[in-house]
Amino acid sequence: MKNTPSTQDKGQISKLRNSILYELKYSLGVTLSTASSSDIFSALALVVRRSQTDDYFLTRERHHQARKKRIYYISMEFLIGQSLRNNLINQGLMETAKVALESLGVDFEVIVKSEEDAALGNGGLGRLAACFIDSMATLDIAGSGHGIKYEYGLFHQQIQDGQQVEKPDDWHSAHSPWLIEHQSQAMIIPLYGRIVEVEDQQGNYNPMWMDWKIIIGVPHDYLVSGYNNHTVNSLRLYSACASDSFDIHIFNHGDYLNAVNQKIASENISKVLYPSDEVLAGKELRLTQEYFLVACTLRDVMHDFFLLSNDLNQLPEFVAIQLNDTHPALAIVELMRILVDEHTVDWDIAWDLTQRVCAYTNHTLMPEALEKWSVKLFELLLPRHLQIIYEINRRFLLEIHRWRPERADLLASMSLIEETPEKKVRMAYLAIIGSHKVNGVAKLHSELIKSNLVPDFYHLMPEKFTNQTNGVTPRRWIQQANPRLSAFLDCHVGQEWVTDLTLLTKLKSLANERDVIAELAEIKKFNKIKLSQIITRQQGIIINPEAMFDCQIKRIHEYKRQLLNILYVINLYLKILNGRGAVSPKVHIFSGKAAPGYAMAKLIIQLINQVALKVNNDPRVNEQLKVVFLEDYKVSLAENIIPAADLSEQISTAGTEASGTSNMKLAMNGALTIGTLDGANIEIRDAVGHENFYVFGLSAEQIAEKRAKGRSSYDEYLSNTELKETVDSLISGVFHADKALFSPIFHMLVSHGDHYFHLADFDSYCHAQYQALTDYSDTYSWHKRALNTISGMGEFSSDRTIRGYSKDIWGEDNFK
Ligand code: 26Q
Repeated sequence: MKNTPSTQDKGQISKLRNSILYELKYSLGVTLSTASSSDIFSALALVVRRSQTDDYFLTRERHHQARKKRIYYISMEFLIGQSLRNNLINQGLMETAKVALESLGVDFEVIVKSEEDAALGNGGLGRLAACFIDSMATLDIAGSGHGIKYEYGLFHQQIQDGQQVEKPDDWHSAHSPWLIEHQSQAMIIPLYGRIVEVEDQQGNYNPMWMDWKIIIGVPHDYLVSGYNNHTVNSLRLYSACASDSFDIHIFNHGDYLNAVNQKIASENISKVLYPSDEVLAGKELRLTQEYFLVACTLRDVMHDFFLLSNDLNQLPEFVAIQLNDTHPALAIVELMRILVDEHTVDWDIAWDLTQRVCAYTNHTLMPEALEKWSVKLFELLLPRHLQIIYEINRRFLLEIHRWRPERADLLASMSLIEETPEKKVRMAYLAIIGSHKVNGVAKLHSELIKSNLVPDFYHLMPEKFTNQTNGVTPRRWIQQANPRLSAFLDCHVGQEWVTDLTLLTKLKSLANERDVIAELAEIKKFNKIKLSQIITRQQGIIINPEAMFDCQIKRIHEYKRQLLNILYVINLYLKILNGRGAVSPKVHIFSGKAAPGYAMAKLIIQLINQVALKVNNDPRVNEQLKVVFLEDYKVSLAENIIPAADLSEQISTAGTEASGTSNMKLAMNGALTIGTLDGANIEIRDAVGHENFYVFGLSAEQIAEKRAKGRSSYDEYLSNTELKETVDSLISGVFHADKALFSPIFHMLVSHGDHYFHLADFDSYCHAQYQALTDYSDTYSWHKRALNTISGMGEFSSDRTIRGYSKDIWGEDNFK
């Protein structure tokens, strides 16, 4: 930090200070002496937004003049978190703002921390979208995010008696200083209605979609600053409201209450984010949300395109649409409808254009998580879209027949329509055939898509399938979350690491410098003390910052195996009691939310909390072992946990985690990993060196083999006495007076086949854990390995990922 501000700096400081006072007075109607922290936050945010707005118009104009292709990243989720620190840094206003607030007698950190997280996402998929728009702006790509402005984000989690309780997240979006509402750009979205089969004047079949109801979509722009480059893009979030004309018909009949109810129904569309990941909800409102997002986005796409060209054949030159999973896959159908129905483009040409514009990213391997929507629901909500899907399918089935005439079975297995008693549209198949590229999010995942998930599609169109390994933005996940590590990197590799993370390899040559290792150790210690204070404040638990911090932070899901982690903790607890104890002190930190309807995941949370209660209050062990479940996991909490982690738990059953991204965030902040050969773990292990990664467990291939052969988890349970002792403790009453409480977990493991192989991997996991803990007691060599880990993480920046999308999927023109 600069000590004495220059005259120019002084000028900027006083300008910013005056701007804050101006916003306080004229936008918020308060004076400095009556302003709350939240008022000051809003005032500063409005000032930052002004600076972003100037850059935004310049960026749009510049991109327009250069006739750049525009990228539309459509996602049902954008998990942004807090924005003030990010936007101050990216706009180059950080130091000025700090001093300006100081001069007003305001504590900068208090203001920054008072910002509520924008939690418009569940987990990895939503956070990835947020990292991607950051990288697009930083790389000066003309790319915007498109999502829904949910009134309620992901629920707040409270832990009561060890159990998860959900509370609504009213993030007061109406008052968010970051969102600019554009009423004047409101758009009309038709829904419901019926098809009338008519012919046009030339006698061509020209179906008409009639009697629809209308929803109004109102765009809100959240400005996305690139790092220090004056590029500002936007994230457009649409909210739904009722149209007056929609109501007027009913009003005229005097049915006031009915009219008001319909208005409420329309506004419900953007009311709440569905809180489940991986599990399907199948609800009408969700499908309506998905269509609403797609329809609003495509209106913007067409509007922007016509500013550049009137020739629809040029659409793929100027437009790329990236589908974040199948959730926005209806974009394919909506684009076909616009081209064929509204612009009378010939079907074949429209289909070719649509495929060249759209690309689909898959995020899951679990067949049960693939989206399917009932045909009946489609008929009701989107009758014209269903017709278009049928026509796409009819032509596709002809193609399959030409390809493999002898394989009649393929016509059923590859059809867009699943012919179960309740007919369903298979959204992943629609997304695959309507796109020119389909990508997985880590190498293993992309291979498994081809070999296991949709092998027939792969064989029919092998050139479509590619990989783009995920990445995370180093701006948020190192620079903002870990300022001390950031300063360390500035000093040892140069400030350019922020936009060129591969520079981290320069650290390799410092691995034998004792001073450097000591410096890194000090940074970790500082971050651990800070996290310990948060833990003590939240839970009253005292943590020893010298202990190893072992962190598993992610959505709670059986396949992610938080249960394996807590079984290990139980085993360790029992061992310490028997005098066969730990090597050095350790804290297991968990954080994450379970889908409200996912009973097993919620029970696992309760188990973790009960084990924590027992262990933390048992003086025989609590010097050596502590267990913490931090409630209400969110981006801002992650930013506090990640810099303090020594060990990163990435222990999903091999072949189930598409990529993982917390694995990347933790490793680039110097945590060593304990993990399975799953998702991006494999690439991380190769990048950081096998000696810095505690690998364990069955491989994806072995898991698949065992699944195919069939096995008995009961035999696994009997075959290992330590394991049996551990699992038996679930129903012995050690962790809860009600012995039956955790019996569903016991039975899932022992009697119901243990679908995620906790028991099969237990032994191998315990050995890896033992090794990690043993190694940790050699502090110097641990931190040396932490340094080597960081130095290998350069390729996991989302900048690298976005360059990959740009080159392989969107066309290289973007970098011109
Ligand atoms: C679908 C239909 C109805 C309601 C909800 C959903 C839904 C919502 C969210 C389905 C899935 C999700 C989220 C999935 C997700 O976060 N997947 C993760 O994506 C990350 C980014 O690629 C990967 O790193 C993770 O491995 C993957 O689990």
